[in-house]
Amino acid sequence: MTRYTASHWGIYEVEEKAGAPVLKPYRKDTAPSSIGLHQLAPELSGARVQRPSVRKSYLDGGPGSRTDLRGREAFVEMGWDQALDLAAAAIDKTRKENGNRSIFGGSYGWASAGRFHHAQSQVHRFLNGIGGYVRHMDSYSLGAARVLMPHLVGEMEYLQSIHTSWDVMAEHTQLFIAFGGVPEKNAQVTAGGVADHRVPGGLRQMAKSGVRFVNVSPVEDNLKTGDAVDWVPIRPNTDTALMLAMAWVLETEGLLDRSFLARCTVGYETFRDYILGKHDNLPKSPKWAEGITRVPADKIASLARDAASHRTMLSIAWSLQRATHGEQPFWALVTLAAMLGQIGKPGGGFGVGYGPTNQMGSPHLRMSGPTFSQGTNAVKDFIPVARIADMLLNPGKTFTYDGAEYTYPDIKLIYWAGGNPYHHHQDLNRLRRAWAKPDTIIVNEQFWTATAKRADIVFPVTTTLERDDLGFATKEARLVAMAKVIPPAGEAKDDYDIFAGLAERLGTKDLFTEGHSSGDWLRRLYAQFATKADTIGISVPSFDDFWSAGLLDFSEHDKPVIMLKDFAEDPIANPLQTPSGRIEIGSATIDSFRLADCPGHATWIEPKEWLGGRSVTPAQLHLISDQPTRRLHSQLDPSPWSREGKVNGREPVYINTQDAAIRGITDGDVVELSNARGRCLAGAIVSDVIMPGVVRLSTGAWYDPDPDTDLELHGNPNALTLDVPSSGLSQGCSAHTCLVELRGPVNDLPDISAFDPPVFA
Ligand SMILES: Nc1nc2c(c(=O)[nH]1)N[C@H]1C(S)=C(S)[C@@H](COP(=O)(O)OP(=O)(O)OC[C@H]3O[C@@H](n4cnc5c(=O)[nH]c(N)nc54)[C@H](O)[C@@H]3O)O[C@H]1N2
Ligand SMILES: Nc1nc2c(c(=O)[nH]1)N[C@H]1C(S)=C(S)[C@@H](COP(=O)(O)OP(=O)(O)OC[C@H]3O[C@@H](n4cnc5c(=O)[nH]c(N)nc54)[C@H](O)[C@@H]3O)O[C@H]1N2
Ligand SMILES: [Mo]
Repeated sequence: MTRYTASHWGIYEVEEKAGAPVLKPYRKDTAPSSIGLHQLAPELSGARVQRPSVRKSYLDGGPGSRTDLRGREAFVEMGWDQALDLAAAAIDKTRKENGNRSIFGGSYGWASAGRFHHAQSQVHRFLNGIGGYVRHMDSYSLGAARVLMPHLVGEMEYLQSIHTSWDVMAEHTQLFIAFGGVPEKNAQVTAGGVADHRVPGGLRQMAKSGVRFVNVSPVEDNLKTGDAVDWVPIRPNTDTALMLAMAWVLETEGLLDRSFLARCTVGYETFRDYILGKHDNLPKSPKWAEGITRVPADKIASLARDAASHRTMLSIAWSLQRATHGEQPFWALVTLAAMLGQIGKPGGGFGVGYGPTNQMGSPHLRMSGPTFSQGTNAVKDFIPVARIADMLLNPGKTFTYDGAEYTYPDIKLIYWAGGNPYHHHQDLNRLRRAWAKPDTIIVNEQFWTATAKRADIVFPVTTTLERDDLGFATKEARLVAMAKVIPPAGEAKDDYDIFAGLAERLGTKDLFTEGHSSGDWLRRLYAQFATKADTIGISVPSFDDFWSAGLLDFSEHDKPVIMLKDFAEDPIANPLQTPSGRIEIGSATIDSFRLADCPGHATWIEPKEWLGGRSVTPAQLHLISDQPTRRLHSQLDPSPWSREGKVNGREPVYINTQDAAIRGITDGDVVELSNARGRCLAGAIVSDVIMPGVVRLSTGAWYDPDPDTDLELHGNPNALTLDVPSSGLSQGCSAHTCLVELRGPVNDLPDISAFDPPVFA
């Protein structure tokens, strides 16, 4: 009998060694991730929240007391009853005095794998029970694309689940053009848990079959196939211009599939007029695009011709839409793929990202997993997720979203469980000003993250290893019995028990628990899953048999996938969920919104900050803050695996040899990155895997500002990034639009205290 546990980065087998549990990769995983092997590292325990803790002035003065001191003063540890009483009283007072629309429960974040102890479901169900809360829409991952894509092709979740599978691409694809690579580092992860890491093998299999790979990206090291890759360095945030120029070549050289455009798309004519420069006298030619992207014009033209003369798959990283006007590269990609006419053909068309997670290209059956119901929210107010600081700073201000206008509510209380806004939000100095506005901030956390340190009340939470749960992820073909591996740290409780305790105090316990313990709920969710599986002809064993088997494997139902095949073969019988039922190269709906920053077809619009901007100085560099190789966001940053990747204890910043030489920087130096928004330190890696003019500082180093100078000491890029919406359509996050200056080496290095717990009074 094998015991299992699941995490976003993999399924692990639990073994005993000298009486202590150890984690081993799942035997059917062909390329396991190292991240999760370190979940039991003793180095993590110093950063755990051990007991319920309340900020000193809050305890002394109640809600609203010295909110400017959040993150700067001592906490008082106390027993569960006293802390739960305090939190329940604050919630009750807020809902009575200001109404539930003054409670923000958006609580964005990845939390941990496991379908029952899913922190977002838990907090939302609890807040729905007490009368509702202000929620968030969309994600930091896909702010722009999630709003845009339903207008053009379909929902992002749907498109992700129907990507052409790797086996089909190995057989049929001849040319694979990746915008932003297919980084193996990112495919370590799927929300809910990876079973088999298929991307490294998928890429290698394609290369062995002779597929030619082109990587259009500011960095070289994000597409590894075991064979040659044609790297086309491009200025960040300018891919749209390159794609428009490829479209211009297809149109002017007659290389496009007019019958596909006529059968399967609408709105090509307006787009064609735009690329030909009919109205602005500016043909979007390769020469034009070279000035913007710095990719040579003849390279752009030959890419377009090659794409037309081969079976071509186009892929795009999600990072491209985490930018101002982030809708445009996605729209341009779909347009280009439609012009090539290979959508629905084996190995051709487009993918909305083969690299961002392990999910895309999976041959597994699409099944619906167990879900813990969140109930219904009586409050209608919401914000697009990345507008949190803007909302807190500007109650009553209006914003547009997907064609309608809304108003920011006035937030008095924040409840966060399962996310780390001091990891994920842009321009953290601005967030700190916004964070001082609410009267009460409550956080459920496992670790003393920067967010927990900036709360008023902190409840210690168990990790997945400290509780039983069900593990399931879309298109991973496994249901995992996540058996508890170790006892809880300190006095940590499950989110479920914390919310049950609060619900009891607020008179909503029955609504929240329905009289069930966690153990009861696992059985109920399993029964619900069994019913859903039954409807697609899959029968599962009893709960007890499942639990003792440890894992159910559904991969016998695998089959090859060709994205949008049925649609392309017969668009009348199998229409898309768009207004026209076809691919919308021009969208009358978006056009009717009259947005200057998101017109009715793919358009080049200058980013807010970029290397081609009019006021750029030679000292400025474009900062890419991509996802980290050795972590999931900020999770497990204190682990030895993550720390091994640091340079001088700081997050590494990659800088090109030329840029380093001009600044007198050598490998291993600690350097300072700065702009008008903030400053941070990082450890230099001098390398030509990054193009000149660009630096890369991955996200996730625990935020650690010096209390006197605000200089961030640990290498968190969100000390520098821009907190503006991608557009008035989506209000998505624009993290990848950011210019910085860089100087070094910095001597006299201050100590890092990111992993230390706060001071206790
Ligand atoms: N500059 C820049 N910023 C970015 C991005 C970028 O590309 N550039 N990317 C953005 C993207 S795509 C994303 S998705 C976000 C990610 O941002 P987040 O999802 O907020 O980041 P995580 O570090 O995963 O935070 C999860 C937190 O949940 C806690 N947690 C884990 N399990 C549990 C649990 O069971 N209960 C409770 N209560 N807590 C738990 C963890 O300890 C951790 O602190 O970051 C965004 N930020
Ligand atoms: N190991 C690990 N994997 C993860 C995560 C993690 O934290 N750690 N997070 C997960 C999450 S929540 C998400 S949303 C996905 C995100 O998936 P993505 O958004 O696709 O990932 P990123 O790493 O931000 O960026 C991918 C690549 O795009 C390149 N790039 C950046 N800007 C540009 C540009 O303007 N043009 C071009 N052509 N390329 C550009 C970057 O150099 C990077 O190599 O990753 C997931 N996978
Ligand atoms: Mo994400």
